[in-house]
Amino acid sequence: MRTRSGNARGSARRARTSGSVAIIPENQRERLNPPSGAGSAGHRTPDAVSVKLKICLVGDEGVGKTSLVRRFVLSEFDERYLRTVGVVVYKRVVFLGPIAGTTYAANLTVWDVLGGLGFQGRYGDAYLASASGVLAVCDLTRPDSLDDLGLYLERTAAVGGVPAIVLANKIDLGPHVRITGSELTRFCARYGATFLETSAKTGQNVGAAFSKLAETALKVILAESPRAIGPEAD
Ligand SMILES: Nc1nc2c(ncn2[C@@H]2O[C@H](COP(=O)(O)OP(=O)(O)O)[C@@H](O)[C@H]2O)c(=O)[nH]1
Ligand SMILES: [Mg+2]
Repeated sequence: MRTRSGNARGSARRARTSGSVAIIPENQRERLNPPSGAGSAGHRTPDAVSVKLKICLVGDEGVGKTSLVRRFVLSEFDERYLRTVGVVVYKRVVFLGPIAGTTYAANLTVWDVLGGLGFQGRYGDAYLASASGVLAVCDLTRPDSLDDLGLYLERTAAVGGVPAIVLANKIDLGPHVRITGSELTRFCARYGATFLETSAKTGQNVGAAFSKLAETALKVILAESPRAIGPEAD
């Protein structure tokens, strides 16, 4: 199986990424890439083309970024708020396609970064420029957290070629939800983005969100540079 980077825009952009990266500790990696799971680092599927995609989470503190990625990668949820320090990188493989007859094993690295100032001050555009796709997360009980996504989406659009999906999280909080579907539709239309209502608590739409973004990112890369990761590549 061939392996290609999912960021066809090359190493120059990746090299601009900076900041301290706290990789998941060795003793937790087995849980992140279970050998029996749907694809893992050591589990190769001969008829799938392997591709690496970097997914970056953005959004204010407390909206549920860490909870969403932990639900997706570890199938767990914690009611406590454990503030993310620096950057934590999670990994999971998802199978995509077939796209034009080819199945892809997408090796996702999901970057969970401290929200707000941490993003703006320390990572900013380099963080977005290194991404294959962006999940922009807001909290349905906090309208300000949706407004704040405007900045992230503007910056993502300025980078160009990086798809973004808005995740309107905490849909399980029913009566406390203060952002309507039509507000979300209007907001997303401004940035050419789509949205999904998610719950890291119940798992609603969480897998769908990551898969949808990964597939969109892969299609962007295939359209930009099909020979870079296609099955016909060297
Ligand atoms: N009810 C509910 N609570 C959530 C959900 N996602 C996150 N939380 C809670 O919101 C708080 C902040 O979540 P966290 O993932 O740390 O937010 P982050 O700062 O964006 O990474 C924690 O107490 C979580 O348990 C959700 O979908 N539903
Ligand atoms: Mg966090």
